[in-house]
Amino acid sequence: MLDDVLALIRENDRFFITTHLGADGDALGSQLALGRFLEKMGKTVAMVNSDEHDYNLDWMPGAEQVEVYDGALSQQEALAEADVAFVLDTNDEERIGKVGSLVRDATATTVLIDHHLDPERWFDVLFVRDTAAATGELIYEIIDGLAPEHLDGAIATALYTAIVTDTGSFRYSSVTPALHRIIADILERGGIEPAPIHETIYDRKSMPGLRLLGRMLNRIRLRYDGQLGYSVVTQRMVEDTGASWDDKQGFVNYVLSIEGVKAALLFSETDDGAKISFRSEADVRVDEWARHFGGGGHRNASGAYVKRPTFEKTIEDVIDAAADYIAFEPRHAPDDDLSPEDQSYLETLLDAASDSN
Ligand SMILES: [Mn+2]
Repeated sequence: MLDDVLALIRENDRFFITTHLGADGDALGSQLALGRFLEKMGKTVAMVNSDEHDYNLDWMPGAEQVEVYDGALSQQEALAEADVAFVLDTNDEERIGKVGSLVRDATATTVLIDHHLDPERWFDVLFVRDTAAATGELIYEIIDGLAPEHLDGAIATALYTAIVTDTGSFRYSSVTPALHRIIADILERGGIEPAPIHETIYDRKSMPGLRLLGRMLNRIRLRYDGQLGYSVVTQRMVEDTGASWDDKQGFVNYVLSIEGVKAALLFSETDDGAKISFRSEADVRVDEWARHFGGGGHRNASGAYVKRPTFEKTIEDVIDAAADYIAFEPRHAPDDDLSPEDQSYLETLLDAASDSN
């Protein structure tokens, strides 16, 4: 509960903050906003994650203060001496990486602040709301409840980034009038402009990244009468274009943007299987489907890592399972009269064509 978190902050002095592997805009933004806020309240704060955040986020004010855990004595002491350890934007020990078990075993009061479904049960205090647009929204509520006068430009920038990235620029079903009022307060108190933040987040793509996008767009396929779309990013595509693995962020949204597509998948080839991104329109849920493959997440945005004998087999298995989780409407597209044999022959031709460009 929010009140428990406010009391813990009032009554304690030493805080440790961590978040999930591969911290994204919401994870890092929430961490930086909470960390800076606590420091402005005169608290001692350590921010330690298990790995590096996305390099696209290096520009965020204070990002250099977040340490990557390497077993250093100072890091172990920071956790051992902490009164309170915050876990942000993930409710899953494994997703935190190696810092996860350290936090779980620490003497500090562990506090989860998160908006994912089904939290694990080891946290001492929970401030979770799965309808929150971002963990950043919950951090705002903490600041608002304690000392809103501390909300400065750096905190505002971190919170704005957290919320804009987790809402797909204010377009998901989690976006409400109340959220827009929060955003208005963040902009006013922080004295910041939204446009430069959008440009920094979205208008700094690399050419190799865009070439990779082109290859991915070429590989989009539709199934279930055009209601399911999917595409792939293979290791070969990444190598050929010279792109980085981070460049495929947001790719799955292009697949979902196709008219008639209710659910979209992006399969990214890993050394031993695939990382799968699930996205869906507001009234369609993909979280149960992702959970069936060992993943999880939100109703409209989930993910899973799957180990299967081959990449192709993974794709097949996940797509075959779609109808168990999604109510596809019976549709009769006039151009859809191909027999299964003709259809697969056509797909072979299309695959060959897209492989050669
Ligand atoms: Mn989030």
